[in-house]
Amino acid sequence: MKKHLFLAVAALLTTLSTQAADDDIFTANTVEGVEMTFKVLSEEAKTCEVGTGSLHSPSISTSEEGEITIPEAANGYTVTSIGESAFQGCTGLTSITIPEGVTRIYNLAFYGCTGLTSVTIPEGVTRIGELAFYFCRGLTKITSKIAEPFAIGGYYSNCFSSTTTDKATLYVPKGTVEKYKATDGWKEFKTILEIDDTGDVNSDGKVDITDVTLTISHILGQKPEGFSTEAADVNDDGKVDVTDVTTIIDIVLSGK
Ligand SMILES: [Ca+2]
Ligand SMILES: [Ca+2]
Repeated sequence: MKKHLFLAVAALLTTLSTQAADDDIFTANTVEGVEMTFKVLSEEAKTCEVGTGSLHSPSISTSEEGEITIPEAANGYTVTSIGESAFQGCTGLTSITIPEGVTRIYNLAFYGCTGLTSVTIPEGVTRIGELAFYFCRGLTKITSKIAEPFAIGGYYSNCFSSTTTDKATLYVPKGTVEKYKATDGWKEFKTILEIDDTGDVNSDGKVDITDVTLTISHILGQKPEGFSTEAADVNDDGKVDVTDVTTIIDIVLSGK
């Protein structure tokens, strides 16, 4: 009997020690092989945040250079937020890909990422904190997929530096330019344009041979996943057919 109890307790302790708890910190590698720190947000919902959530404590070494892809999930936890200071001062990064599952970008998240030239904000984002993209002096293109823009930044500070809002172009979803022009934080941008997704049928930001293949599949009735008929109907005649395929091929060949 005693032995059974001992085994039961031992098994319980093993379970407890391997199960993570909310706020636990762990690391995982990105596809580029960069070690990144994460914080468990909810063990129950299996969600996590990039970084430790602590001020001035980046999730990766600030000496990292080049492109970095924030994973959609790390150690089985879906990445739903970019924590405070997560990439603060990572001046050598030239590209940061934010996964679609992210809903919150906290204060100072990308502060001082001077090497970034463009950034795409996923459509599910519902909060962008103060100074989140401040001192990102290299930014020339910001693409926001948010359909219903909300005020960003705070009372004392903005998300973007005035150098960015003066010289960079903000691209927003079709039909939302006026909304952005009326929303605090976004309205500072001097140039706000609609996202031009002509021919980009899989919405990955570029028009290439994959878009041609997917459009042909669509015409053949194969229902490719994530296919945008609006982007495929390049001549706006209400149907997707071989004429559109020809035009998309032209776009690919012109290298636009
Ligand atoms: Ca594409
Ligand atoms: Ca058409």
